[in-house]
Amino acid sequence: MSKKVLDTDIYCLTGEKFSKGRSNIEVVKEMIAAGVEVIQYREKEKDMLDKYQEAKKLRQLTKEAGVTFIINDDIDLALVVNADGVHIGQDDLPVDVVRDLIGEDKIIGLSTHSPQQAREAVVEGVDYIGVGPIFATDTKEDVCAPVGLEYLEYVVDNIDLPFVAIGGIKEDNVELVVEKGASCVAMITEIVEAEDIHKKIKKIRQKMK
Ligand code: TZP
Ligand code: MG
Repeated sequence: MSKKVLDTDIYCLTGEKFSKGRSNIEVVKEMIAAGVEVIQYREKEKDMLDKYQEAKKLRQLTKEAGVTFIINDDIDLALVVNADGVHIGQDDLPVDVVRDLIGEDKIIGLSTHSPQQAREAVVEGVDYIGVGPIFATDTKEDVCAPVGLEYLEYVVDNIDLPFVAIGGIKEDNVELVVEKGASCVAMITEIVEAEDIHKKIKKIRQKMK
């Protein structure tokens, strides 16, 4: 696959209910201003019309900034706003079906939680995998138990796909994740809850060096 994906350090996701009263739009503007290069629109609570209007605006902002824009779950939404890709989970439509819908040029990211799922992802032809949850997190409601750093190590040693580590990653533990070989980390609450998002991203970047 010739697409360039996850060639960056921090992968941000939206989480409006954790954003201290700020809208997804405001938060994404701050992420972009801080130099974040991949942003996923993840919104579990709004209806489709609201998500469409918000995603359209976010697509415009990310496009202007040259930021990769991924949509969680909704393939139709990703297509109508011309996102760069979708991020799906193990219980979503099969990867080959998503590929048929979205086309070869778009990015497909898949959440994985075990060595077997990672191996399957390679065969299925996804563009990147999510690896986690590394640590405990309350952010995702139907989350499985943390897989710890062990599964991350497996992926680093055995899986030839771009990957992003996710789940409970914070400024204070990101070094552990980087030490195990992750070059790209995803965070929701640590970033969207931060009083000063720009400063938080800067500090995380320093820890990752
Ligand atoms: N997938 C696995 S864990 C998780 C997702 C979407 C939530 C990550 O949120 P946080 O706040 O960074 O722990
Ligand atoms: Mg999902």
